[in-house]
Amino acid sequence: MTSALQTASSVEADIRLAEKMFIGGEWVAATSGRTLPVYDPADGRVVVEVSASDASDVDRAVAAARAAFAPGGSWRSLTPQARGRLIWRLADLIEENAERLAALDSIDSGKPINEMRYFDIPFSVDVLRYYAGWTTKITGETIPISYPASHGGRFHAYTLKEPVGVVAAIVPWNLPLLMAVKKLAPALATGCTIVLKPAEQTPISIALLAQLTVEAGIPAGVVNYVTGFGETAGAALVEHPGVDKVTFTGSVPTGKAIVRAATGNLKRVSLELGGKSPNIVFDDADLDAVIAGAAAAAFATQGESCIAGSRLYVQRGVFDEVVQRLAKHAASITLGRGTDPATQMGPLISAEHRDKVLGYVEIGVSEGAEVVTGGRAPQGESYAGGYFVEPTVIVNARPDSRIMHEEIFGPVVSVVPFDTEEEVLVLANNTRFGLGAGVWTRDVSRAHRMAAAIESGQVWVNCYQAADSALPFGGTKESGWGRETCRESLEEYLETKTVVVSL
Ligand code: TXE
Repeated sequence: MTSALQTASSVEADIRLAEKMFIGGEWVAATSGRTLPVYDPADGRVVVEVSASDASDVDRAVAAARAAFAPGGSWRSLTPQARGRLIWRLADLIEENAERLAALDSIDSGKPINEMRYFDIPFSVDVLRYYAGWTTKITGETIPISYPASHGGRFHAYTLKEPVGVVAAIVPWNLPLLMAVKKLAPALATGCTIVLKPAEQTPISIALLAQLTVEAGIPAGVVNYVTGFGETAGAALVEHPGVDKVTFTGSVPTGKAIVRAATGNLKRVSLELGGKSPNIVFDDADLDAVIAGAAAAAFATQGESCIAGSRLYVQRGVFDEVVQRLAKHAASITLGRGTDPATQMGPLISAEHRDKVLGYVEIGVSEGAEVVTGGRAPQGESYAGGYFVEPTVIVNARPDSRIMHEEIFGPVVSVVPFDTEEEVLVLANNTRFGLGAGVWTRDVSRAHRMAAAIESGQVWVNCYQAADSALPFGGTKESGWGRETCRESLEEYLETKTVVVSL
């Protein structure tokens, strides 16, 4: 009992940390004094009021990041090895404080705490360690040159890899800590400094992350964060002339707005946007694995996942069996408060988003689709005030239905039959998105043919969502620009300088 009370009070203290923003090593409120409420999506109560920053706060944060980045500044003057040690130390601290961070993301995003424990936290730690290793391996090259001929090749030419500068990271609400870390780690590894803006719905774990950067010994000004609305704080940050690069995860319309805003000083922009990912089951597949994989693809993180396998194409021979077994699985998922370890699926992020998701189910039905299971907000005392939606399986959606083309971003999967490989490829690629895709088959040749022909940033064969710090993650088409994690992501944070020395 005592320890439960202590835990509750320490969580409360961690939440209160988010009342202030972290700028230039100081915990500060918005200069305007304005705040915005953060809600617990499991019951709708206000958890904390955080600062609603505006352009003047963003100015301060960018100035702090610029000072740390400047030649002779606290970050620029560290050796790569010293930088790597600090990043590694931050990873250790996240690991040591895993339960605190897991609780915070679970409270304000609604995510099941076990997803935090077994995915978001260990992956965040791994991402930091992966990039910590890169600090000492970022190198240019020497290049033999032949021009101008009059000098007869008497040159020494080489490239330097330099940090791009001050990075603005705009973070969404579905995986608050992990998304922030996926942007923070490469920025720090390459020698950039950063201003993070968490989503207005989920700022609290970022405050503890900022606190841990202090404990890790990362100098003041290197990592800053501002809270606030997208249209004010976010927009001010992406327009700011002191910012050199924007890294964004979120919606397609906001991504396009960011591209437009970034033209002022031609900032570098990388975008990880939405998806409408096809998950394709051939009739030779291992159906036990398919059901577990398709359910995870559709319902993990409440379906609030950019790689959600929301279009499930199933070859006709096994269609009925897959629909029936998937529906049974969906109906058995335990809904509840994210912080309850028994919860398998939490609430959606907001009342507005719940209504949008349920609205898509209505649209689908009005366009001819049929709900096999779910499709409603669950009733009962334990869901009162919360933003829950039942795991939903839909069939008979028309190919041109909005639910087959727009990102629902909730626990809703449409199952569609197909006959041939050629037919399903056309269906799968009939989307403006290109983020994830799944293929389930025992035929190795077909698996590779499909992997090559599907238009997307990643294809999983006989699995779904498998991720690693070393693997490129990102989208084609309107799913975005650039790749996160992986070696090539470093380039997004680096400039190449060419130096030619006449000998
Ligand atoms: O996204 P926004 P929203 C998709 C998903 C969801 C939809 C809407 O389909 O239903 O987007 O969600 C900040 N300048 N994804 O409205 O607006 C905002 O404060 C700068 C997919 O929440 O994109 C928040 O920090 N920043 C996705 C972040 O952008 C701005 C994850 C995301 O908000 C801004 C989230 C502006 N003008 C939503 N306007 C994924 N790819 O995983 C907003 N923001």
